[in-house]
Amino acid sequence: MVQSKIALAIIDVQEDFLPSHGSLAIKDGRDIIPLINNLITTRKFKWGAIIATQDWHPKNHTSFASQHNVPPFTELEFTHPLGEKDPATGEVKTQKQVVWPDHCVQDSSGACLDASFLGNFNSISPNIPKTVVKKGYLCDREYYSCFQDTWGIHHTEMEDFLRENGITGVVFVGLAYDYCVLNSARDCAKDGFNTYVLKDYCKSVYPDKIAETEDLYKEAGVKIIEDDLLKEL
Ligand code: VGL
Ligand code: ZN
Repeated sequence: MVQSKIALAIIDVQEDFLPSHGSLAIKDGRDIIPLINNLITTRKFKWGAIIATQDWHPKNHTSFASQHNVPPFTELEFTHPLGEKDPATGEVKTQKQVVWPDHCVQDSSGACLDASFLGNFNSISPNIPKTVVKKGYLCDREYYSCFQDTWGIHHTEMEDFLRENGITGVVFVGLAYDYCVLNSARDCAKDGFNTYVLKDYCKSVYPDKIAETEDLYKEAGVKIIEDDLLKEL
């Protein structure tokens, strides 16, 4: 049997997603930071690697409502960035996507990882492989997953990093439970890794839709766990 090697992926713990001043502040988002800090500082968990992700948009990113002269949280139809056609219909592929307030603009204070988290992340033992994966930097497409854009065209270094380090499973935490954590975990499971999400270490944009969100995790084969299970992974 192959020995398990579990990575921790911490998604988008960035100022713009945090109350009270973040432009896309997620309710109670700051509550998870001490929990996450604890995960990376205690020696109780032997992580095989630790990844922090960062939403990293150009200032005119297409996911910003301001680029389309519509209010934030409007759903718009987007066309495939390379004009790829659906073979069945011959029409250019489209996706419906929500547009957001401007957020996580490259090199802005809102794009920074929370300072206490960053301090702990930087102090992780050099024996544990760690990296920061940026996403969302191509202007013409949305990214929720830290593996790829929503069209599956451009892939980040996430999968290669996991494979190079012999990772067999990944535990996800962070923001937002119903967007970037969800889409990252789904892609991770699709890539064949044992995939877990620590529910109490995440917060949602839409906390009242938690049941729908959790159905999507379950359909993707992602296990929703609590931290007492970590020692058994
Ligand atoms: C996210 C909306 C837009 C996230 C990122 O990190 O969940 N949500 N960009
Ligand atoms: Zn974003």
